[in-house]
Amino acid sequence: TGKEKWPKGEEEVWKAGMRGVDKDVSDITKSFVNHAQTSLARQAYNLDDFGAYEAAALAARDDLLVNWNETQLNYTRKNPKRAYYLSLEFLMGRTLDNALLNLGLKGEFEEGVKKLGFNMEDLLEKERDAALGNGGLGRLAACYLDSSASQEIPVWGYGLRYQYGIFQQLISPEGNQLEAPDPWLEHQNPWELPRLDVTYEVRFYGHAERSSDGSGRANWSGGQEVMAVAYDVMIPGYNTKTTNNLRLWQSKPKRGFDLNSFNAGNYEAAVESSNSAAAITSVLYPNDHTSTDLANEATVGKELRLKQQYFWTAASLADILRRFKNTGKPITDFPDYAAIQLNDTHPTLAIPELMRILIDEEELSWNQAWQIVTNTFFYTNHTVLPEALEKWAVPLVEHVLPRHLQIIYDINMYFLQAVEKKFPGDRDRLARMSLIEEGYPKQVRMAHLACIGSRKVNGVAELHSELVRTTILKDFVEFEGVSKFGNVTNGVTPRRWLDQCNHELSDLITKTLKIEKKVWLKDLAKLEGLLAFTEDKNFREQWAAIKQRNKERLARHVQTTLGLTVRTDAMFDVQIKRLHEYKRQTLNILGVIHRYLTLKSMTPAERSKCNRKVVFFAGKAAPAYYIAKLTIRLIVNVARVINADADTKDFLQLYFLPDYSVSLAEVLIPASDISQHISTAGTEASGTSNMKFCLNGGLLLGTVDGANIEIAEEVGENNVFFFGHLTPAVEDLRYQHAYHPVPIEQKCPALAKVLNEVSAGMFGDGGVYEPLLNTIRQGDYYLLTDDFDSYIAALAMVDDAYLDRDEWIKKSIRTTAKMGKFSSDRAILEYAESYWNLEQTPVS
Ligand code: GPW
Repeated sequence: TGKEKWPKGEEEVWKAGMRGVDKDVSDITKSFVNHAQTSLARQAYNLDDFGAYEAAALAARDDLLVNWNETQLNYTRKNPKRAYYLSLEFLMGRTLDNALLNLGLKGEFEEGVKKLGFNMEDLLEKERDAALGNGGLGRLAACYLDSSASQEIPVWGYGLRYQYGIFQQLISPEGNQLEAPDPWLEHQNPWELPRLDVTYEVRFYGHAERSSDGSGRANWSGGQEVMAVAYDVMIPGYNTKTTNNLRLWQSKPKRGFDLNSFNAGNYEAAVESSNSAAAITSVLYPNDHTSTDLANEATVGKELRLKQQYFWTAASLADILRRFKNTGKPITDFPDYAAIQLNDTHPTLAIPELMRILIDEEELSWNQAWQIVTNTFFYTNHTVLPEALEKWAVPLVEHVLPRHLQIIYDINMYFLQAVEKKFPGDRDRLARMSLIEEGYPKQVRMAHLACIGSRKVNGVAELHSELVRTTILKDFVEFEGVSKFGNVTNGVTPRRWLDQCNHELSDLITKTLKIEKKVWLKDLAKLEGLLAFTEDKNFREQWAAIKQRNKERLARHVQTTLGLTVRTDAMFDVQIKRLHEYKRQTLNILGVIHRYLTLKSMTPAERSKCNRKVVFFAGKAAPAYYIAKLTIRLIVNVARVINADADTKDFLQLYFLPDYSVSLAEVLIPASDISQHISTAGTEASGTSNMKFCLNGGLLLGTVDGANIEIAEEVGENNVFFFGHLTPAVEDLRYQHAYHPVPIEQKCPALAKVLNEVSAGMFGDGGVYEPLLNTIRQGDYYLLTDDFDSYIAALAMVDDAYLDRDEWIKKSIRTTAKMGKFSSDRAILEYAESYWNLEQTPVS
């Protein structure tokens, strides 16, 4: 009505006490000093850089909170349809710089802290990464939150508040990866709001008794009850008041201890129950692309991961439903107010959980409940690799979630009846499509459950989505129709991945386009205007000078963190991502050895004509992934040998940078001339770092895979370096390996020579690497022997292209200019329009 009554007390008194967003430097310094003095109990005399970071963070947090409150109030009043992004991983990185950028207060804070005797860059470095994710999947979730807020779309994230994020990677003197815990919460975290009053009880184990009244309902009781406590993380949009929420759940025991057991003298049992409650959100699982079933973990580990998944989906759904019920709408309207996006299959238990609530608690019929469920959920698939498709052993599900197993069996029964009706007598089809895979033990196929329980399903790049339709979910396309199966090509946020990590380039772009930064950073297609400047010599020189300074910044970073001297008058060649056989870091390192052997065989005069190159690797291996760890060991030991070789070290250097993270990526990506995205065709669903490198004017060397293909479509094939076999050939090549193997010496002599040198001990004890080399000699599942020659040829083309420096810079400019499509703003708007049916809801 516009004339609402002030809810409590005197409006003027309230308003006099309320804080707005800081505007001037003096507001900021006041807030900073105030926090140092009271929140931190420190004074000018004992405030170090870390304390100053904390004071600045608390000042920024107050500004975020003002906007966050307004945004949430606006949503409550307007009650728009909202989307909920359920992800087990949110790889956020650092927050302070991003918060200030989005608030538009970077300059003011910089000036303010300077007046107080600090340097902003040093303070930013004090922040620890929030590393609640493994890799691409978790970082994508973080980019999507940034874009949702920036585009004023009502999206909340839901995840877990792990006590320990992704492990810290150390490299031993032998070159082995060692893992250390990441206790990121050991200092207070200014970016979260504990909501100790927002709690839910989550049940595990116990008994599920079906009612005898024919209603299909059941009573689930007994077992263990665990509390979920909410922690909210503010997600500010860029240049808007909209500040969305990321709600992370922490587990805690329902009671401090079980008084009954305690009185019975069973102290240990009483304490054990509380231990296991806290364990649920204790640690992020470090296995990327691995179904827990194949992770070679103890049963205990698997059970804990299942409990994580249920704990998080149950708490999130309860919270979403409570919010919906507060609006007073009938439950049948739920899908008109909530869209729930499943980030991979990890949150798929939300499907039987919502069925359970609707049937057992809301007392709806099966059909009514299924109607609501299948209009609420949306499922994004992120891989077609068979070993990464989640399956849960039926006996484990039955033990931990007895009611959910009943519901899954019921869903399966109705589903298979419908399939049988459409394809009568096709028993093979029923077996292929069933939610239950036969075997010992039987297993629940989570991708099938996610698919049939969702309104729509999508892959993350065109090729990948097509592979989803034609391979892993082919039968489902035939059964449900192709229109349910779409594509949303991934994107990255240009705020963090251009303006923040490469502000010099961002400033040059602003100056050149003569478009305000706050406009083009939210409408990235505007970058195309740079094409007009490729022929402008002065512009090209500035462009190249920034790349050079970014290389020097990286070199300084390596010098201060590792004490190593990197030469900057060389091409920087970068491969940074999780270690995995399908990503083929092995192909890269074997290519480096090949280059080294070639340089060694040259005369000094021949060598002097070669392109100088520095190769960087970074990435973590899953702690139990033996072959991936061996690849790290090989890289480190090759680096040791070639960096010390006086004949070649001016032409080839190699570094493995330990403990890859979001903040390390922010230094590496802007410094790259060429980056490698060389997965076996058809295996990398999308890739997102490829987009980040290209956005920063790095060229791409890659296979015809994932989003590489769409990048090439945008920038033109003459501006990328492609090599290797194409997806349709892969199956046939694998068949050849199995049934008509050709010795490597014959098939690929250049590669055979490299393998022999490694075996013979050129990089230390050759025997150590045999298991790694054998993956290539026997089976060669990822087709290194098929792609090696064309890889080496592509590297030679990169060298030739780089020697024509002027043409290279033009390619670099053209690449950045054509990256508009890969903004996560575009991606999130596609989800909002074509999937969730959401509208932009600005704070009025
Ligand atoms: F196996 N991705 C990832 F599909 O980072 F679940 N971790 C994972 O466990 C999986 C996928 C999973 C990545 C894809 O490998 C990458 O190609 C994609 O760009 C990214 O997810 C975001 O979609």
